[in-house]
Amino acid sequence: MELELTETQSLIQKTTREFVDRAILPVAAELDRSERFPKEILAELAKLGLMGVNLPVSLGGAEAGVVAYSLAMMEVARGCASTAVTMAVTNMVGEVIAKFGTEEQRSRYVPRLTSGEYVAGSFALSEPEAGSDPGGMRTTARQDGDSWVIDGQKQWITSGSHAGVFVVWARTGDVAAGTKAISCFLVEGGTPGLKVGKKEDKMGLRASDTVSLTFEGVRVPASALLGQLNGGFKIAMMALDGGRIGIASQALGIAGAALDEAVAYAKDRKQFGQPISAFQGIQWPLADSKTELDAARLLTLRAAWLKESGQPFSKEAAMAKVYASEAAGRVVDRCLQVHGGYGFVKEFPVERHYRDVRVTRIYEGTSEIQRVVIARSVLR
Ligand code: COS
Repeated sequence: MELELTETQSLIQKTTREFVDRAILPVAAELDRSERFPKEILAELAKLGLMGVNLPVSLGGAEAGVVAYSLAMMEVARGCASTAVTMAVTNMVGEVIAKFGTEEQRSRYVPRLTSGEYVAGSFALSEPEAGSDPGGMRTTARQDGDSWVIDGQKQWITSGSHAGVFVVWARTGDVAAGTKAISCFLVEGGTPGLKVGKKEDKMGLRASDTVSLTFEGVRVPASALLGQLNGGFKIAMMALDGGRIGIASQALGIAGAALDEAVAYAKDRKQFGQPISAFQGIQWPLADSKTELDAARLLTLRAAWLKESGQPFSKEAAMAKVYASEAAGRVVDRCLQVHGGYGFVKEFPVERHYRDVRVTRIYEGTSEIQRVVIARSVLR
């Protein structure tokens, strides 16, 4: 058993860390306050290879693997969780096209995502009435001559106002066929009939773009079908398995930042004539937080390593996601408490972390869905 990082993994971690310290941390509070989509930072991430960490060099990726991806995600989330989720979804879209796409689809879209020519990619699965149960989706795609025509609505679409390419799921058969009549399509940003709805006014991740989409007779060529006809549901499930490693890593990055800040604050802040770090009432929550984050990190890196080495990792990704996101929530809450009243105002970043971390228990599968995935595997 090896717990040391490889040279490549250390290099990606170090490069990302330096970039985050220099270019993201100084602007993170302003991005949150102004809800500004960080285009220039995303372009820099692409230059560093971070929009395709686990993609082959031939497609413009860094070819550094899933563990390196997880480490990079932790670092970016430490700086700005909004930037991190935009990066996570773009990596996921690149991977899904690289894995399931034809040669033409791969070469047309993946280099544009990895190079930053497309500022982001989007993953359009959820709908207003189909969140935890994507098998209940209502968006349809019907064949019309040489094209597919897509009609319907999507919800909670990350980077939907900016994406160069959308991976879109739609029903290609009878509702009664459930998950067996869903297919996946690649739709380019700006395609006629694809309308971007209002930007959500979110509690956290305020610099990320979350919108609804309406498809009104969106016509795409036959070549836009990704993977097998009616084989789309499994593509979504496999992509989400990988995506959950990204979100576990994001949660770890946010909570790790909060813990560093709480430690610094506790050493600096004096009450009753001594730094509050001298009190056990402050020490124990810091100790518990460090322990839980290390446990979550090991679960997350194990899931990443399993994916990287081509082994089944669905259950392990769900375990990492549910544990890391819930531990991160507890940690950020404790870290805010250590800050006392200063944690409740925007002067200290812990207030932003508290808002940003909450969604990690919800998106890319709620905690409850992760437990469904784990339980099914345990009981199989
Ligand atoms: N990898 C590959 N295939 C998978 C899979 C996975 N991780 N999970 C399920 N499948 C396959 C199943 O094997 C099944 O195939 P067969 O029909 O050939 O047997 C098919 O997909 C349907 O699976 P299942 O019957 O388990 O589907 P359910 O509708 O019961 O859904 C859950 C299963 C709950 C796990 C799924 O709906 C889910 O992940 N929901 C959460 C969605 C989500 O994360 N949304 C967030 C969107 S991004 S913000």
